[in-house]
Amino acid sequence: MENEHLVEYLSYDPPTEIELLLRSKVFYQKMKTRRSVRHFSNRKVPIEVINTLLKTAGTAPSGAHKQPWTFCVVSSQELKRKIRQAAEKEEFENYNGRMSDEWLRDLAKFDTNWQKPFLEIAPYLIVVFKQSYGLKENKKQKHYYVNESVGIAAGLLIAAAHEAGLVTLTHTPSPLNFLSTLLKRPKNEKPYLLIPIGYPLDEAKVPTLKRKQFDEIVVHYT
Ligand code: IYR
Repeated sequence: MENEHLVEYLSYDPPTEIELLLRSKVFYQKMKTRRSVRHFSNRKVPIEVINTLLKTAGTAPSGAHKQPWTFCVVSSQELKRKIRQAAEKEEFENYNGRMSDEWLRDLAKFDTNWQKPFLEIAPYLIVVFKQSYGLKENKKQKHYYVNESVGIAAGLLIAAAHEAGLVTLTHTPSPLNFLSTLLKRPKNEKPYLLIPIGYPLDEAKVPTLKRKQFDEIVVHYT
C-alpha cells in the first residue's frame, strides 16, 4: 500500500568541512564552560527568554513524536516558598538517614545539605514533568521511551540556557511527588526534574571538578 502519510523534503543547509570543524569546536568550547550552579542571584530574567528556552526544549526528538513532556514555569514567590519547604522536608530525611554513607561521601565535595535556598532565590523554577501516557478526551494514549525523550528535552533546555548566558541546576529532590500536588498536575504526569534558572550570584562558587578524559568516555570501532 502507498504510504498515505505526508512527507516533505528535509530542510538542510549543507556545511563545508571547515564549517563543520569550526562549529563543532565553537559549541564544545561553549558547552565545556557549563557548570551546575547552586548560588543564584534573584535578578529578574525576561519571561520571553525562558519561553524561548522552553521552545528549544520542545524541539527534542521523542518516541513516536508523542512529545511526552510538560514544563511548569514557577515564578510565584509563594509557590517557590512552598516548593522549598516541601523539598527541604524530604531532603532533611535524606541527609539524616535515607542516604547511605557512600552516597554522603560521594556528595561531600558538592557541599550540599538539606537546605535549598536557591528554590526561593532563583527567578524561575522549571519543573519538568514526564507524561507516562497521554490523555486525549479522557482516553489513555500510549507514550514510548518517555524517560529517554524527556531526558533529551531537559538536556536541550540546559544547553540552551547556557548558550543564552544563564545558569541552571539539575535538581532532583527525592521523592518528587510533592511537586504533583503543589502544581496540581493531572495523573498522567510524573515529576522528572526541577531546574532552577537565572543569573549566578557575583560570588557564586562551584566545586573543582574534572571531566573524564576523552578516552575514558569514547570507544571507536573502525
Ligand atoms: N537530592 C539531594 C542529594 C543530591 C544527590 C545527588 I546524586 C547530587 O548529585 C546532588 C545532591 C540534594 O539535592 O541535596
